[in-house]
Amino acid sequence: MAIPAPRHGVPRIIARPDVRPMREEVLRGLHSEPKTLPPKLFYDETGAALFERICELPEYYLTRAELEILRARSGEIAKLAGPRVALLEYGSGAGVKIRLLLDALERPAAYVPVDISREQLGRVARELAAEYPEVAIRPLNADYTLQLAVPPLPEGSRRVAFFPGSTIGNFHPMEAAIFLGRVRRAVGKGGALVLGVDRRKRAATLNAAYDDASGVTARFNLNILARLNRDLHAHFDLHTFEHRAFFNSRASRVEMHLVSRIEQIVKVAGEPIHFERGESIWTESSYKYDRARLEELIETAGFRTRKLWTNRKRQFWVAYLEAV
Ligand code: AVI
Repeated sequence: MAIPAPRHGVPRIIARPDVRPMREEVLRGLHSEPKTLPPKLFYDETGAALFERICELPEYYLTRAELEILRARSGEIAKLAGPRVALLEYGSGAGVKIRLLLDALERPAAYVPVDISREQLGRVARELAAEYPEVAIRPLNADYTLQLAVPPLPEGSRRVAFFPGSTIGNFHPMEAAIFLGRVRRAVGKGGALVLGVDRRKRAATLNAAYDDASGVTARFNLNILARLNRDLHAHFDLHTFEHRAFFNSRASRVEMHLVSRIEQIVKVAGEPIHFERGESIWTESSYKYDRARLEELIETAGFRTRKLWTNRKRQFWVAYLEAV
């Protein structure tokens, strides 16, 4: 059987040149106290592949828990969202979750994947355009943490944002509220947001999820240094750093660090960076929410909770939020 041509043509990527220069951001982080690096740097090609492996690790329950909820609830989500939805996905992942929604929705009008990686975006957009010829695919190459200039969407469509994976946990609470406020403005009045959020739980479970026995998360973390060596002419010796991840219960977040095993000076983009022995670069925070903190975040951002679903083991939430 011939594959029907996408009714809306081959998707053209819309680029927003708002990606801030990496050099300044990295040097600012490495000169601060404590040293930090932005987690978005994890996702070069190697990092994205390692992240996909993380999602399949026995210890990393998040992806399976969220998929369980989406499979069970996609019909309910579709009912709440109604017909002719324009779906805005913040960070286009491997495409499994979005297919669950596109399959359940009644005559979806458009799909706007937003991603900083042009390659990933192009691949996802081409695949989905072939599979869903009736849906207008409008890939947007942009840093989704900034306010989006949403491309023109089919007349009469209702905007529903999708932000899965508990990536919201990678923002500090204040930034999370600002970011969700931007999502609120992007969907407008009458819009909605389907949000995936990891729940606070026992430290042992969280520590294992971010420091797996097979060392994939350690490689994912260390890959950020390999990336700086390649893209910023840095001189990190990866053997002199080790992965550390732990649940900080007071702040309700898992922290990932890269700890220098020795005292050393590393050149990064021509600048010397000094490390004490045992000093760390804080590479990621993954906040875990309880119900009260989540509701506070939702309200501050200008949404109201319509539904909150969890999986059988009560590890994760998928929330259906309506713009107030
Ligand atoms: C993308 N993000 C939600 C993941 C998380 O769980 O915070 C990234 C990750 N870091 C280590 N493992 C997975």
